[in-house]
Amino acid sequence: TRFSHAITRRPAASITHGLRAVDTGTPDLALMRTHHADYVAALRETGATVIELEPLEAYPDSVFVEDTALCLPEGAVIMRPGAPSRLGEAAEMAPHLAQLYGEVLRIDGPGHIEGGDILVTETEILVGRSARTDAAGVAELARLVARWGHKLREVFTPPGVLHFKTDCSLLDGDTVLATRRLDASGCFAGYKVIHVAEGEEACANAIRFNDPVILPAGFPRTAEILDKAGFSLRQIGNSECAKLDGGMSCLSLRF
Ligand code: CIR
Repeated sequence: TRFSHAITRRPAASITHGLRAVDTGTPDLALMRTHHADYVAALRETGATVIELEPLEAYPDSVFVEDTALCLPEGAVIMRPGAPSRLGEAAEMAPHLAQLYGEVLRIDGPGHIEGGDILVTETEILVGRSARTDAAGVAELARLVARWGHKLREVFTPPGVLHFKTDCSLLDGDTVLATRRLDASGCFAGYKVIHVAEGEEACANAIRFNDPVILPAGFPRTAEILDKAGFSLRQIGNSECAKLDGGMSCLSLRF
């Protein structure tokens, strides 16, 4: 799949109040901005148009735009985040997608679903139930995308893992990068799976964006595995977003 567009949002100063499962320190805003600029540059280097939205101070986690929407070739779907502090971020994204897409649908609830739990492959849409995404949210998305002919398969995010894609990424049409703990659930039957190196679970959230695989920096053994498998790599600092359980996929919507 070639991507022509991505949407990102610059980190707000309120990022220091962002949600985190475990407190490993307050993110440094200046360093996060530098990493974010490197990330945007990496997307642009592939020839894609990157739309950079302004920071939203009212929403500390709003840099993680992926959770607000699902972008498909036929149209976009506005999500309904399961984190109460993030619910309003989805509505903030809607007008931007309306400018780019003919059809923008919306999860109305009562269920919840976040984009970080959705992996779109060439043949299906995998959605992992998690602490943020419930059965009703998955069912509503399944009904909405059926009109565009997409098949959706519900899977499960392991306990203690924030989002389904915290632990996996799509590398090409039928190859996935995943942690062993997620792969053990059997959700990738029929796909080729490359495991991240032991102890490098935090780099499973990568993205294949046109040519390169964009991987967080600091995971040399997984980088070597991917290099040997023939992928070109672009490594981006992610230390500050990692303090908030965010990674490479969370920082953009890609279509
Ligand atoms: C949150 O807890 O919602 C944010 N601190 C991190 C969101 C990461 N997003 C993603 O994995 N798609």
